[in-house]
Amino acid sequence: MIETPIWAPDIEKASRDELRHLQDKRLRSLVKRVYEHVPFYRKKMDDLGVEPEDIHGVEQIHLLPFTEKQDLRDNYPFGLFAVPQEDIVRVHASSGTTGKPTVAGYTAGDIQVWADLMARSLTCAGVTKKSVVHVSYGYGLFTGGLGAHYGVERIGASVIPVSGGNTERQLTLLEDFKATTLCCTPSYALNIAEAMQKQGITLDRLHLASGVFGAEPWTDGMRCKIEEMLGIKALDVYGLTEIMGPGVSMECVNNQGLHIWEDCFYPEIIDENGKQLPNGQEGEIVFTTILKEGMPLLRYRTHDVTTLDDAPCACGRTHVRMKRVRLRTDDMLIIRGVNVFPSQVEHVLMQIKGVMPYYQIIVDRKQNMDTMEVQVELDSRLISDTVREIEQLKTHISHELAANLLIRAEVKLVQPGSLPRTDGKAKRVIDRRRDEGENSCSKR
Ligand code: DLL
Repeated sequence: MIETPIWAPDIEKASRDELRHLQDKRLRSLVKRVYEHVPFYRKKMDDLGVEPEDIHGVEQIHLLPFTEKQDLRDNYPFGLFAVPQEDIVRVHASSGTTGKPTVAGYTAGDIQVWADLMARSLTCAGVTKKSVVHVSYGYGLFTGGLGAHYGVERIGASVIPVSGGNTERQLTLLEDFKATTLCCTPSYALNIAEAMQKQGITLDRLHLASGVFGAEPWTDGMRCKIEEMLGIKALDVYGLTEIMGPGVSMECVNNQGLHIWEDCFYPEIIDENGKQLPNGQEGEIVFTTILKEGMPLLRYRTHDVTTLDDAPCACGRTHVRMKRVRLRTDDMLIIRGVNVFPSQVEHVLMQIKGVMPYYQIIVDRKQNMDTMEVQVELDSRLISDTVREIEQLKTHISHELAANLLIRAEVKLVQPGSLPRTDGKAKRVIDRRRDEGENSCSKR
């Protein structure tokens, strides 16, 4: 008989009305708390002429102010905490290219809720008490490692806290400890798979059944490659430090989007002017952390682009689904006036036979003209192809990129294994125009 785990209570299958009722109640309480305890929010609300009593529930959420990443920077490090420092039991941070990191503080209650939500998320990937979960997300200020770790412990499964790096050792541990689930970034999953092939480790030597991958955008093409190379079901987990860390939303086995744990995070989709958009329309996703204590945020602008879908899911969970995050508004490159997202390049490359899922986009400016070069690794099986065949492949990729991106890109086929590998988030873009103060792909 399957036990009903306590981290997956009825709330995951609650009716939409029940959920709405809970969200209304939690939002009212949150607004009151931040108004009373966070001077930043009191001022913002006063400036807008909004009082906590004006907010009866999520119906009125549009009256509340947005929170921007810049607001966190302006209040660095602890200015947005809603509880005294003595109630904060942990701090995480995400690094960015622009100076100081973005900081988040958690109470003991927040850590418990996070563990529950990660347990819910891992359960979506089939993790049970009997599982062995190998965590290769980085441990430290980054939320990936400890976020996954506490979720595994919450389920009562065995956690192998490996963190990133030393891929050969990862392989030894994966094999010897018989891990059943792997947690890491999709790019690192690919690196592990590649190292496995290089060392001649066949799939039957591993016990992996699933992977919980996130922290960066990845396409379905990349998913197929990972699933094939590791012989697993690969699922997407989403989150961000400011809101909690991994486990804000999680894909179920139906691959129809990621369930947002709506009893804790209220999502909205907005257009570029901040206007709410109905479900089904694409825009920026914004979260209000209706249950958080340490550093709750009102209407946090993520810059991640997606759509919401509240149609029933075959898994029975009623929580709204977000499509996989394809792009971030601030990842957009403007090349010769054309908007290009790295994920579009990945999408094109993943359709082409003969190249590997390792690529990098180099943007430069030569003689006052933007240039874009796409470097992609050749499949090692084609290494003996003739120069003519390789040239044909290059031309084919150029055509496909031009047809899909509406911009011409120089294609460079590079040796297998020659592009940099990562044990965390991949760096897909090198924008050499930056020195000239040009618009560029901004890393968080
Ligand atoms: O990346 C938290 C995390 C750790 C999520 C492990 C999943 C797994 P940050 O470093 O603050 O936190 O970066 C958050 O990463 O706004 C998205 O742009 C991107 N991101 C996170 N998960 C996904 C995903 C962690 N599944 C930023 N798909 C977010 C696409 C993702 N992008």
